[in-house]
Amino acid sequence: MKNAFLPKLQNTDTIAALATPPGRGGIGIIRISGALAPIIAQHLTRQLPHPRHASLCHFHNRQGELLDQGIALYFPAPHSFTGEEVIEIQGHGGTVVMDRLLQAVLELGARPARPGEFSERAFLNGKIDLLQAEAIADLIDSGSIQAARSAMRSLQGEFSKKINELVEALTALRSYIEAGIDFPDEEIDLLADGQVLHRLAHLLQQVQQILAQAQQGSLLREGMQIVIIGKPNTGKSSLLNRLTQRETAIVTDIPGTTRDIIRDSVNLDGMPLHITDTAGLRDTTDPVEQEGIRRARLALQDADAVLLLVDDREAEEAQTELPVEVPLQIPHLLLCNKCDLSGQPPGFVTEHSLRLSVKTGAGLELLYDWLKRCAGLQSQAQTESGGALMARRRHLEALKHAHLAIENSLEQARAGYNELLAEELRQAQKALGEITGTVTSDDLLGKIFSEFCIGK
Ligand SMILES: Nc1nc2c(ncn2[C@@H]2O[C@H](COP(=O)(O)OP(=O)(O)O)[C@@H](O)[C@H]2O)c(=O)[nH]1
Ligand SMILES: [Mg+2]
Repeated sequence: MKNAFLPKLQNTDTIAALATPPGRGGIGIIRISGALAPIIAQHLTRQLPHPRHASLCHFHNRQGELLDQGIALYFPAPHSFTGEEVIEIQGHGGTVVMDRLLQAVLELGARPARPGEFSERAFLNGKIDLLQAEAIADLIDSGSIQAARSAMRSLQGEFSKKINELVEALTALRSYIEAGIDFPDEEIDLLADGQVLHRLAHLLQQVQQILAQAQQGSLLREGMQIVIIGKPNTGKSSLLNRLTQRETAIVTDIPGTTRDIIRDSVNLDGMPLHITDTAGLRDTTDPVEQEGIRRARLALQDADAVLLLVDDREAEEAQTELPVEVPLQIPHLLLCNKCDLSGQPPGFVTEHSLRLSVKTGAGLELLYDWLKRCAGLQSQAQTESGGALMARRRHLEALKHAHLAIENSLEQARAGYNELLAEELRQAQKALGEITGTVTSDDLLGKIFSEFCIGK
C-alpha cells in the first residue's frame, strides 16, 4: 500500500542519526537510511555486509583511520523499517566514539535526520500507517505499563483495523445509497427496506465504542484532569497538597483563603494527574472571590473527574445540596473529609461517596483506587480484551467528528433526504481517513513527525 498522495515529499537524501540515547552505554547504534546507505557502509567497513546478517566489522573514516569495531547490519530495500536501503551500525556506546562514527557517515554523504524522519519515511513508503507511526512515539514515551500496552496494540494495527473496518462499512453503505440516488428509476426505496437505518445505527454504535476506548487511551497518554470543588474550609487545598506531596496551596482555617485556581501535577502509577484546586463555592460579595468561583465553574467543564469535598460533620445536608452542577457524564466522588473530627470510620459510604481524612491520610488509598478505576488503570481484563486504544487529541477530534456526521446522517435518512445523507457519510469517512493518514495534509504530517525523537 503506497501513499501515493505525497510523492513530492519523497526524499532521496540519505539520512543518518544516532538511534540510541546519547551518553555512555555498552553499545550505541547509528541508523542510515536512503540510497547511499550501502555505499556508505562499504566505505566504512570495506565490504558490504551480507543482507540481514550480523557482520563483525571495523569502522574507518574517509581518511582511513580506524574508529571502532562492532556489528553492521544491512536491510536492503524494500524490506526495512523505512522501506529504503537501511544500514545499522552498532559500535561502542561512548559519546566521542559515536560522534566520530556519525561524523564519518555524514562525510560519506548522509545528512543528519530530522526528528521522526525515519518513521515519516516508513509512513510515506506505506510500511506503516499514521496511527502506527504515532504508536511508535507513544510506546517510547509511555509512562505506565498500561500506556505501553495500548501503544503496542496500536502499533500492531488494532486501532487501524477498527478504523479501516468502519471506513469499509461506510463505503459500502455510501455506494448503496448513491446507487439509489443515481438510478431513481429502479426505485430503491432506501427507507422502506429498513436496511439503511439499521446499518447506520450499527455504525453509530461502533464509532461510540471506539470513541470510548480512545478516550481511555487518551487519559493514559495525556493524563487526567481532576477538579476539586466544595464549600470553603472543607479541605480542598489540603487535599491538593496531600496528593502532590507539596505545599502548593496555602492552607489556613480562614474560609475563602483560596481565591484563584491552583494547578499542580503528579504521577499516579505512571499516569499524569493534573489537579486543580478551586476557590470555595459560596455566595459572596467579594469580587475577587466571585471571579474565583466563576473560574472554578469553568474548570469543571474540562474535568475528567470531579472531587466534591464536604465536611463529614455536615455530610448529610451536603449530599442533598450540591453547590454547583457537576455535568452528569463526568465521574465524580463526594469526599466526606475530616473523619478524624467526626469520629466516623474511613471508607466508602455509598458507591459515590467516600469518608476520609486528608489530614491523617485515613481512607486516602481508597481515593487512589477510585482515581485509577476512573482512568481504567485497573481494569486489566478490559485492557486485554479491546480496552484502551492509545489515542491522541487529534484522533478524538476526528472520531467525534465522524460520530456527529453519522448521527446527522441517521436524521437525514429518517427524513428521506438521500443526497444529504450521502454527504454526511462522506464527511464521516473523511474524518476517519485523517486518523490513519489516508486523507491528510503536509502540515499535519510535519507537526506529527516533528514531535518524535531523533533517530526514530
Ligand atoms: N482535622 C482535620 N482538619 C483538616 C482536614 N483537612 C483539612 N483540614 C483543616 O481545615 C482547614 C481548611 O483547609 P483548607 O485545605 O484550606 O480548605 P479549603 O478552604 O477547602 O481549601 C485547615 O485548617 C486544614 O488544616 C482533616 O482531614 N482533618
Ligand atoms: Mg483552599
